Amino acid sequence: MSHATRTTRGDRLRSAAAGLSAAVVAVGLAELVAAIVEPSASPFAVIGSGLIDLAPSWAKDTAIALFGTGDKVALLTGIAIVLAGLAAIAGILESRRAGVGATILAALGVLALVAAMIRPGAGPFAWLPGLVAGVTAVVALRLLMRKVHPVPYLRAEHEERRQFLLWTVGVAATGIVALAIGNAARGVTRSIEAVRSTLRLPKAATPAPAVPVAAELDIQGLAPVVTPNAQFYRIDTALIVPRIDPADWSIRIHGMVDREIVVTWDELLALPMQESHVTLACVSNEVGGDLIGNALWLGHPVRELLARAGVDPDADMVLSTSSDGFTASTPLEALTDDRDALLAVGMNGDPLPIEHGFPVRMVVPGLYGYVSATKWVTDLEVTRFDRATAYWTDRGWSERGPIKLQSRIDVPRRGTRIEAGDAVIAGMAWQQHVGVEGIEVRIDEGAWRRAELATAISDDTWVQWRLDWSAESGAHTIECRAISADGETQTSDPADVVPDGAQGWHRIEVSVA
Ligand SMILES: Nc1nc2c(c(=O)[nH]1)N[C@H]1C(S)=C(S)[C@@H](COP(=O)(O)O)O[C@H]1N2
Ligand SMILES: [Mo]
Repeated sequence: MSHATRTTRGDRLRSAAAGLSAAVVAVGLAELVAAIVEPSASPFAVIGSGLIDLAPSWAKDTAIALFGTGDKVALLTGIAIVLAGLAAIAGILESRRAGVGATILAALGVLALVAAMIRPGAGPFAWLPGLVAGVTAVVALRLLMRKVHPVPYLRAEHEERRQFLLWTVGVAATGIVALAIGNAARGVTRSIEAVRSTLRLPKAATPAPAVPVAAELDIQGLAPVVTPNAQFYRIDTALIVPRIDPADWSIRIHGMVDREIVVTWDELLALPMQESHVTLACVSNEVGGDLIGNALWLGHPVRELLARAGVDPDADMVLSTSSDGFTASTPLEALTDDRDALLAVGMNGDPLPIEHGFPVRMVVPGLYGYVSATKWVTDLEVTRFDRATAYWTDRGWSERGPIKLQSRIDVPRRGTRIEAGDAVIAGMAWQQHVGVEGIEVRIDEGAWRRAELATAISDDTWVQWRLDWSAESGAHTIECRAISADGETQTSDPADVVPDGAQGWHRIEVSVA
């Protein structure tokens, strides 16, 4: 070979750029193909989802703590960075020995292909985007590699470099254009949003009582007693939110039942609907945290459907499954007692927002979301706790998740500076399905004072509270603790969110000018 390798720094840089460019065009074309044939098989999304499912729960906690609801963007960015690094390395290795880098890129394609095929609900073409990614990456890398070494020696190096640059940029640009078209195509599949926004939900046969006027204290900075949908926290494992056409939706109720039943969307909507305010809370909510919200839900009681199926007396759990394979284990009695666990279709007067479970989700008063609030629900299996386990239980969280008695200070905001004189301390308290009977506040670890509780909407919702305070200059700590309707006082013993929810008193520091 005439151009026996004399690798220079320039060669290495060009090789890395070739690898990177090959990866960009591969990802771009693969995402485009995915957007057209199988949106849920997007290589980025399936690898991200695989990582989410494989991640130990400490990693999930850290991600939520660091990035909050931006955890998914952070994950995708992380994958992009790792992929870019691997692609650059593949380019350099390929320039040293043909085939090595190409093998690495092909392996990444295979990874995307396998990850897509093993996802729950994978469609018949789930393998295609990964295949496109692998083949494109290998072809592009080979092509660009031929342009990396601008030899034989005496030729116009400058011209060759220019050629290389043009090719590399051109290939990468093709990828970016494909990515953009793919995104636009995905926008078309967003037409489920159009279906959703034109839906008319039936009126409730049993409407919720009006929210008592005295439930809303209307204090600046205090969480509103009913959370608007746009402000409602969102927690789930779905990198690509399931987009389900109600016309295609049905739920199957099976397992330890006398007769299996399937209920379609039209059948569900024809059943008597009931409305109630329920406060949903995430088990990952830290003391003082905001992974909690209250909404007016419209739905049909789960217990009616279970009764229709006829539940085996030996059963003690219902395993609910979403279209994307998330599962929750709910104690049977929480679904059959008088608490009105719902198969919900409406949230605050609208169809469920897509990210909150459209078209149907579960809402069970008194239980953390991870054991009850399955979004995009399509399957209820009546079973036993000793026979089946759910998504988070398999990852070290408690099998059962009753919501703990908790309270939070919203006003003044922690760490802020306020004026001396008449001030107000205000916050929220909750223990869904038990109810809150009182709230106490202490300043600088002085005596506990009873605060004023607003009128609760119901035992299934959180409640606002307030206390007047004549603030004196200096640094102060404020703590609160709730008393439940059962007479229990919120414990000061701190507990981490794992395995069954945080506990302890919310304590904030403020400085008074
Ligand atoms: N399909 C599905 N449903 C799910 C989850 C999920 O990951 N997938 N997460 C659960 C958890 S942990 C919580 S706290 C609630 C959050 O509901 P929200 O996003 O509507 O607030 O949804 C529950 N339902
Ligand atoms: Mo949660």
